[in-house]
Amino acid sequence: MRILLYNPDNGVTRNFMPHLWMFLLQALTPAGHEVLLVDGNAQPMDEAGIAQFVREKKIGLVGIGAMTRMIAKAYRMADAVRAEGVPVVMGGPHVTEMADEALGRDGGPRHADAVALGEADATWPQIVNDAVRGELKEVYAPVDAFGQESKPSLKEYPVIPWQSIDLSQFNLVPKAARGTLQKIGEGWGTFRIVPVESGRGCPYGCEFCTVTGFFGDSIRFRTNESVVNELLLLKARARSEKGQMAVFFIDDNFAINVKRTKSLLRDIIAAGAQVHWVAQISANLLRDEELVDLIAASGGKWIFIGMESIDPANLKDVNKGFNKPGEYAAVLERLAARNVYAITSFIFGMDNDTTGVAERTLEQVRTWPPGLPIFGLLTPLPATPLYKRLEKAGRLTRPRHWQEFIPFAMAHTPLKMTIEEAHAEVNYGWAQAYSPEALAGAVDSLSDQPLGYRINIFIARLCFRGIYFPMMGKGAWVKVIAQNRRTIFKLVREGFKAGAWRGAPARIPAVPVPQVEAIEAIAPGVEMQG
Ligand code: B12
Ligand code: SF4
Repeated sequence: MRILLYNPDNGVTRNFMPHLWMFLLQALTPAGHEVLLVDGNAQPMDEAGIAQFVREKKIGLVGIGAMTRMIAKAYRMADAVRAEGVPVVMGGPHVTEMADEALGRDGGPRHADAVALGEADATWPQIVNDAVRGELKEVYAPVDAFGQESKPSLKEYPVIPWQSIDLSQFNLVPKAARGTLQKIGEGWGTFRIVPVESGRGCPYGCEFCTVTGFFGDSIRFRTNESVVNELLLLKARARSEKGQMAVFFIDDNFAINVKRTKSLLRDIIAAGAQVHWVAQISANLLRDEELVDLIAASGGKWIFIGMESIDPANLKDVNKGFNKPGEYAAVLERLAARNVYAITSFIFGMDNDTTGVAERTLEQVRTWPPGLPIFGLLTPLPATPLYKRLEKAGRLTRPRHWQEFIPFAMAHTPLKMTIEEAHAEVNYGWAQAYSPEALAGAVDSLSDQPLGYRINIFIARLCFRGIYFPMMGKGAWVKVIAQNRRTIFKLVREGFKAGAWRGAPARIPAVPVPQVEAIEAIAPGVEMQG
């Protein structure tokens, strides 16, 4: 049978990184089937397009995965596939919580023939076999021999054959530049950011987050060896195509068990498996100097930190009191001292937020080493404790907000400001943090660093700007480049200066780093994903 795995586009950004679930299910598919992958962010498709694809390629089963914000598109695509007489199975965090919606058992239209609940590592082979026999069940739940919910241990993790997977849709280097760039240094003909997981699960249960409910509160890790081998495969692939490969460790908190993370990073270094990587790590765990040393030595470049708010009352409200705003600056300085920078994520529209929250947050951000601030709105995702609380209190203004998804729009009223005021705060945050002046400031703040770092922060900011201000067409890029022409000319001029590209001096922390308490005494915590 030929199977299509499809992930809908998010409608805002392009193919920054493919989705891991597709590669994982592809690797877990029983032998004898061909699996094609289409990521809508890299290969845009509409309903007619997917129907034609399914017809022409003689697809026998379509698997669709989606987060809540893409679910409306996912349902439309599923409807188009089913109209062709091809069965659809859906999985991922949204349909796990809203299976009746996908199956049309809540009074609405049916979109899927079958739904895979939770982690599908074990159920996927069974789904494929049932589909071949034309005996798909409506619901597949991962259960053990006693009928209890079970989670894959990750100790036996499948080998994703990175050396041979067709990754052509996931090359971030523009086509026109590939030939020339292939010849530069080790080669830049391809640049891919690839998702790799080293563990799953999070015990912290932040009120707005799906992860604890979905993956459970016990953390499961792959073996170091399996992760290291995967990195080596990726490196070999990059070398063979004269390109570059960066990794996004998608664990919800890559350092949730500091001892284990240090041992993994040591093994990566020992095996020469370093690649440039990004990971999500909570601020409290970044107090550990040795961990931060190992992050830098193993190739860590950007750390995503779910700061969420600079107001402890807000953090307590959403069960994320382990975040300590008072230590954010020291943590960022500690990273920057090793030339590691942070993607700092904030949520506005929390219950203690009042107008001016964006400027108050930015006042702090401006004092920190340059990074990539991102701003979102508190969003009640289905089945989260936040959703239940707001529903009970009658505060949901759009209880089925995903059915008509609007980016950066609240679905409930905050307590101390209006919905419109919250939207204005997010707009202010993005507009200020990504203005040409702010970009120039970020570049200038690294003037003691080799040119590569300044170019890096500049390009990263231009790309991150696109999360809020869509940059889907060439026109949008031309406009942004024109607005930032002064910074671009400055960087180009510097490129011709002698020594501009040389050396990477360690930076001295600009503020004293407070004494680190014993790591055991630190309330562990995770971050991210507002
Ligand atoms: C990586 C990641 C991203 C990446 C993008 C996705 C990518 N290219 O990988 C980035 C960083 C860009 C991102 C952004 C956002 N993310 Co995100 N992200 C994740 C993260 C950390 C890992 C995803 C992953 O690969 N997991 C590992 C794989 C193996 O798990 P999985 O995808 O769930 O797949 C398994 C099952 O679900 C199932 N499955 C999945 N799909 C399918 C399909 C079929 C057919 C079948 C049978 C089974 C199946 O089988 C898989 C194997 O068991 C998750 C949290 C998490 N730990 O999953 C959040 C998560 C998915 N993100 C979330 C959110 C909310 C967001 C944002 C909206 C945050 C924000 N406020 O901006 C943005 C939106 C991005 C956008 N514009 O599209 C939520 C989604 C909740 C929900 N109900 O939708 C999650 C769960 C985190 C959370 N805090 O709740 N994200
Ligand atoms: S720490 Fe992160 S992954 Fe864990 S529950 Fe909180 S937001 Fe979710």
